[in-house]
Amino acid sequence: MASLVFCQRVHYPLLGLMSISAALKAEGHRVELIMNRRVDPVVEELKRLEPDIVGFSTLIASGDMAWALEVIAGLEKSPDYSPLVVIGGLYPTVFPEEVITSELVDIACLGEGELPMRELCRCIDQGKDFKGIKGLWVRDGNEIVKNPPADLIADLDSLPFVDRDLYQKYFYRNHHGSIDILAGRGCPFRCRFCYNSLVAGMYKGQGKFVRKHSVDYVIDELLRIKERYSPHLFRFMDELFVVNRAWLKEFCAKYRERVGIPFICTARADLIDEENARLLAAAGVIGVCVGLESGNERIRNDLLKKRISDDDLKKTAEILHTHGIKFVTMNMLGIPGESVEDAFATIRLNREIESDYVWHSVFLPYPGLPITEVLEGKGLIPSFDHENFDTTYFKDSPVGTPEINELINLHKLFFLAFKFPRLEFLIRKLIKLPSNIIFELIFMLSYAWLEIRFFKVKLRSIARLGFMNLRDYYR
Ligand code: B12
Ligand code: SF4
Repeated sequence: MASLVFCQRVHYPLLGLMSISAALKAEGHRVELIMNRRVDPVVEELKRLEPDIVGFSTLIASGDMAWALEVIAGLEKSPDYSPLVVIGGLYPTVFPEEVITSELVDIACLGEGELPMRELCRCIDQGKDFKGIKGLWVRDGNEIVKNPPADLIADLDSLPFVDRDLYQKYFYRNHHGSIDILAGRGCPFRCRFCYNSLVAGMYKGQGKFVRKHSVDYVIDELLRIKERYSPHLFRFMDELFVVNRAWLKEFCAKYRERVGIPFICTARADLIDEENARLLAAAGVIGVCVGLESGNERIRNDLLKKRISDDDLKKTAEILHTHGIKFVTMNMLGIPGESVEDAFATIRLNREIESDYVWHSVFLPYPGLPITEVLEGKGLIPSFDHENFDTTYFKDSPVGTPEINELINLHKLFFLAFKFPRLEFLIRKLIKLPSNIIFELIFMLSYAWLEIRFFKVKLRSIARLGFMNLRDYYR
């Protein structure tokens, strides 16, 4: 049987890796995980384990790829030990050429990893040639074999439940109390600032993009998790959980009856109506995440193509409040073309609709996104090198728009401005100051508060995760 070790620097259980692991373990392959942001211990552990394959999950402009290359370089492949290096995740999906041209990489996996990796492990196990596997670009000496993309997994229920044991030694011994789960993949909308819209276009002709597990599959998985880990909250990480009324109806009825643990999910303001809210409330939802993005409709709809009006947001907020469902809005600051007044409009709209919580990030024009191309085309931003990005969208912006420093500062003080309207006068003055550690600390505390109050992450976990991932923030 083949052996594979995933390496990751971000301290968080990744559902994508757990899913690939389950698919491989179901065939008897050995899968392990190393999670450590320090390169040397990862290299040492890999040398000890000597797997056939070393796999990395990489997001774009996140620092993941540079870290993976450092680890591979540290391995110093030799004739005695030379594992296959596979890079998967959004990075090789969007930029395969860039990934595979690095001589340290043997294989770039484009898109969903379960089927190509299963095929790869089968070939390794049986000593067969693996250069022709769909979904993989394979380095063969100086040549690169660019196979066509693999089809999307049509029936998500054909996958085994994700392998949560993969993180046993890191998380599930003292798990957070809340557990992430996926009920489906894909989203039918095409907001310009979201990778979902880019990836949907890339998958054209390869099968249905928006897919849900059957309700029974999800309920069975939830029951299994409930029995093994006794979580106090489930968090559905689907791009868009509320997307299909018939599915939601069946899910809510069965969830209430058989699972009965509070849960949080994602929705769009135009998909919450009386009926959906009633179903969710009855099932035990305690929170819904809704994208507000910007308080300026022109920015939200003409530029970002969110296609949600202020009225949609107001109506949704009213319905959710009526049904006693708390909601968090997702907001962005620092969008090119946005003024400080626009950003205050975002804060005011949140107050007006009485958002229970506000999540806010700094707008980053990530490479490949439709919005990035539009902004570049309009000359509103220069072209960026991936390496110029911060590894988090909670810190700074590479966009040199006139009021960007104030907007970055306002991002840090967003929660204060939202919660305490009387401070607006003072905050308008404060944001003119240079960025400083006090603003950063205020942001971190407000973020921790959101994680604890809305996402129900335990204080102990947020402290540990915050500490482990802090280096991304202050690198
Ligand atoms: C959960 C989540 C997180 C988690 C886990 C992140 C992760 N690396 O998976 C946390 C909270 C840590 C997180 C942080 C961030 N996130 Co996030 N996150 C998500 C979210 C909501 C779900 C991810 C998920 O589980 N998807 C489902 C699984 C099945 O898909 P998958 O992860 O893509 O994995 C499949 C394939 O990609 C492939 N694959 C993946 N890894 C590998 C590895 C190998 C070896 C192989 C062969 C295949 C393979 O196979 C998997 C199974 O089919 C997505 C949105 C979304 N729904 O996808 C955003 C998303 C991934 N996040 C995003 C962003 C921007 C971030 C941050 C940069 C935000 C920040 N803090 O500044 C950080 C980056 C941290 C990091 N370096 O990982 C963007 C990605 C943009 C980008 N730059 O690439 C997304 C797409 C949101 C969006 N719509 O734009 N995030
Ligand atoms: S609705 Fe949400 S997940 Fe779907 S494209 Fe828009 S931002 Fe992305």
